[in-house]
Amino acid sequence: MEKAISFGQEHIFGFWDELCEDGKRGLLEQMREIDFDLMARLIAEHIKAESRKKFKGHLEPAPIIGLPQTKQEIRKHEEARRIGEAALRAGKVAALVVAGGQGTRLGFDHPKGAFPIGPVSGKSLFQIHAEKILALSRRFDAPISWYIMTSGTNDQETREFFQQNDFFGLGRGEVFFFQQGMLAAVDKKGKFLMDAKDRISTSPNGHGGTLLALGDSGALDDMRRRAVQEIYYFQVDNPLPRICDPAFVGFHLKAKADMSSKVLRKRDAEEKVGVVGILDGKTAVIEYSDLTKEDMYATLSDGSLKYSAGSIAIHMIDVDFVQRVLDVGFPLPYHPAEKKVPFIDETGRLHQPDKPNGTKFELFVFDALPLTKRSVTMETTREEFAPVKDAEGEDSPRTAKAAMTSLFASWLEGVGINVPRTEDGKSKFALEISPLFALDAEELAQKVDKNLTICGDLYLGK
Ligand code: UD2
Repeated sequence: MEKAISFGQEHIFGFWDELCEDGKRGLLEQMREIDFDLMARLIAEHIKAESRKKFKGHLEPAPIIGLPQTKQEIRKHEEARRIGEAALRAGKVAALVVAGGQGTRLGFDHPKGAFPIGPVSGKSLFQIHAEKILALSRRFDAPISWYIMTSGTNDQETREFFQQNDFFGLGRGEVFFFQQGMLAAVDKKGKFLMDAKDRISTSPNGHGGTLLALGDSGALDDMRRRAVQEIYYFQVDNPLPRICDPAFVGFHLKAKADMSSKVLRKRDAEEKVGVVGILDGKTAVIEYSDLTKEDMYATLSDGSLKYSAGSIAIHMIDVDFVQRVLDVGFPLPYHPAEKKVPFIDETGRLHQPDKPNGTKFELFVFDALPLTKRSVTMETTREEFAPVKDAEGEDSPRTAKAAMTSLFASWLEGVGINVPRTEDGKSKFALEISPLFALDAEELAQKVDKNLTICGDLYLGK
């Protein structure tokens, strides 16, 4: 109670006398979890001082390892692939998925990873990722540990989901759940918002919380015990990442990079992805909402976008680098975002605001990039990116399923199988290939019956 008073947040005890024992315990528990000093600093810097700022500094495009076209580039990619494969065979690479977000925009009231996305099978995002990791560990005959970041909003449900599904065939010892931190949402005066009489409104501290949570949870120690040196980082909402892509692993290792990024050419100036650039001499991602209109639309002499390296939130992160970032006091900035936060008023009545009424704070993982000594930016294709963000529209389940079907159609056609198409060139039927059947087009070529006829939705699995 004194703590709340000293930080000017005593209103959180406004209903204390009405609370049952469980409610009191829950509120005190939440108080212990919230870092009051940090919250006071964020409120002073971002709410009271009104210091909302776009990035400042000199921005240049980042050098990019492009898609291989010339013989020399193809040779370089092959060399990188071999280096990456050797690291995978030696068990030096772990997979890490960030799955602590709330999925509010999707309107799915469960962990986003449980969302059914297989175009034919209806498999969840988690299952598709799990099957890739299982297939990879079989291919390289080495364990690939999987670190899954959850948050207070979905940790228990995520663990239960894995248990109910028998970990999708993965060894339980190879899956490590860890929770990111939570921060309080505040109103325009910097007061914690309450979403019930016994509950402060909190939300996950952003995917940059991964780096803090890796240290706090013991995950980093676990990696060292397993002699894991590199982390392959991806987001739960994208069903298409080439998890542990050996070429990306290889380029990152060859450059002795601390943290690297995969990018794709932005679809158009306004696509909602951050861009990788060089800001004041350092690699950085400038979030789409922070890019000035001028930079957003700037073009090169050939008419292409100047800042076209769209980050798809796939990174390689060196384990020792994470430790270094923690050792120097974790200097990543917190980004404020105005949101609609349900809250109770002084009478205890719950309100669902229809315009932003509060601020949440988030850390972004890519803010670690400027701390790197070396960083690689590698281009990939859209075949690796179809995030499920909203219930409808451009980044929705419909577009993600279509992208999966389209990828599998190209694999099938690549081995000479006829894919019936509609007039506008889309596959007539939904297509799905389980990672356990084939991880890529080459594996499909070895396994599939070339006389296969497609006359309805097709699922190739095991
Ligand atoms: C993110 C990137 C954007 C682009 C895009 C690609 C930011 C600010 N922007 O946009 O540049 O790369 O992704 O898809 O990152 N998550 C957590 N904990 C959190 C918050 C998020 O685990 O506290 C996870 C979440 O579960 C999801 C991912 O991070 O897997 C992305 O989160 P988002 O959907 O909020 O990011 P978005 O779409 O603003």
